[in-house]
Amino acid sequence: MSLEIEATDVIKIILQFCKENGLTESFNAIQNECQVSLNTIDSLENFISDINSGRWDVVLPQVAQLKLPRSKLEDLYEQIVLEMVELREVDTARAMLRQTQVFQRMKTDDPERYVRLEHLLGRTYFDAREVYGSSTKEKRRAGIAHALSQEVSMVPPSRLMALIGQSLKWQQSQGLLPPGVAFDLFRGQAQGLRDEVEMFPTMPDYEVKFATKTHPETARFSPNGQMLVTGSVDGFIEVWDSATGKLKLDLSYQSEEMFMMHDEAVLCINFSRDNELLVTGSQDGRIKVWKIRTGQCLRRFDRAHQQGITSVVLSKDGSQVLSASFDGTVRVHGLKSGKMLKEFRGHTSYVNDAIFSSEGGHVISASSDSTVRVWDAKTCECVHAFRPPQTTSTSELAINSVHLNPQNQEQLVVCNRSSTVYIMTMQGLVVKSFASGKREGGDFVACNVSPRGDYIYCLGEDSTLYCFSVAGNKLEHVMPVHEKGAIGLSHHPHRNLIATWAEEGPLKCWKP
Ligand SMILES: *[C@@H]1O[C@H](CO)[C@@H](O)[C@H](O)[C@H]1NC(C)=O
Ligand SMILES: *[C@H]1O[C@H](CO)[C@@H](O)[C@H](O)[C@H]1NC(C)=O
Repeated sequence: MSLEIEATDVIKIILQFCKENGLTESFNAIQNECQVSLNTIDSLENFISDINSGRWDVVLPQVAQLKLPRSKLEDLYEQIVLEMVELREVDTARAMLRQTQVFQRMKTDDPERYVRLEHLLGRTYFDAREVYGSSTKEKRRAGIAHALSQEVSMVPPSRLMALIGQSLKWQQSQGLLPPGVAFDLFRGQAQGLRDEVEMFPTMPDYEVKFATKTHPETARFSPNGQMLVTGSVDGFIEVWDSATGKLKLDLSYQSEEMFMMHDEAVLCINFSRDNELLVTGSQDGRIKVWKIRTGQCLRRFDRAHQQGITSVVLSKDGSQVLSASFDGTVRVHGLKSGKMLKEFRGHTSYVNDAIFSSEGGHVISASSDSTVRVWDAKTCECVHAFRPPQTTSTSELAINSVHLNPQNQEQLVVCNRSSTVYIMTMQGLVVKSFASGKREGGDFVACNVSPRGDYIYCLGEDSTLYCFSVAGNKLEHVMPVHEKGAIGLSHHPHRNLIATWAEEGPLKCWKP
């Protein structure tokens, strides 16, 4: 194999990798250190064709990721404003003119050019001659496409680089490459790493603050462990740095105070396995699919359910979304078609959770009707329905959640609204149970299993975190985590870090 590769190409692929995986600190450090900047786009052809056909909603998010000379940016922005004037989208044009940095700078440095645009906005008629001069809209677009295409490059394809990329990606997916850590390409190792033994948390790490009238309804760590995404009661979806709890400002839309959003409370979140996409479900029965890097909504299901959505999960191949709802149904939606593909009917109350079995052949759901149901994913038939054992006389106890047991994927961790959590078979047999021993006022509202399955964590209505050791068969640790109104918890995929949230106060992260 020939090794004739420019050093800058290798650096570019590493930068590309850092960018794709949100390793911002490494990205900046390498970029500064090596004086190589990365202006790559996924497809030059698409980029040019998007500009030529004036698909500015697609072009702008891409441009925001690039380092471009100011003059070229100004030409692009000016063209967009002129076209909006032509379309009589005067409000949007005005907002762009007054709110973007590009025009703010033009206003100070080239006031004549800026004022001309302001002036055109005030017109009640459109005169193409006056606006585009001796040129045409299409010609100007082509000129801009040409100018911008000079500034971007594609990552050079090469087998070696693909291998380097894969190796880094693998390390990262294994959690071996936390942000900001120096990595050694040749030994394939990052420095300063430990393979963490699972350990329950005992003390606070950081907090994520929310405005007074809002709180998170849900939160999830990304599979690579670098992001923490929250969905709030007021519909906002925010991406935080999972190491610090700070809002991720390297996402340009967030730095401009624009956020992914629903009209109503966001109740559930799931990531795609490559950390690129986010699926969210809301109180008003809608599902949205987002591209995290740009904040773009790629797909929406406006009538996914008749009532609030309690759980969304992407299938392993990323082609389907499984959802559960207060409307009592579980459904599967096709990402490509945008249509509902399957419906699982049988629960007689809220469905609080739904997951795929490890091979994807079954769907397992948990409901407030006090049953867990196992469904054939193909035929939608219910193959098992069972309830965890009764330990009190109250009849219908809601089941909060089901998880696959990481130590045996044929088993489920079932948490119902009691102070006991169970490991059960798919047929409903109890394998183990863990009780907090609290008789009243400590029923569990949420449950999570550590990634390797050594611990089961339950959040009680008493806003207390109960940590059960699976091997030790016992309650290992009890820790109050909120004042009141506990809602949920989520475990980091590689680190001993647990996020908890409640109706009041901030989201809190806990460490050993
Ligand atoms: C999506 O949700 C499922 C079920 O809760 C979970 O097992 C899985 O890890 C989540 N996927 C990602 C990539 O976060
Ligand atoms: C869940 O366990 C509790 C234990 O107290 C029991 O009361 C309840 O009936 C069990 N199952 C359900 C879903 O009701």
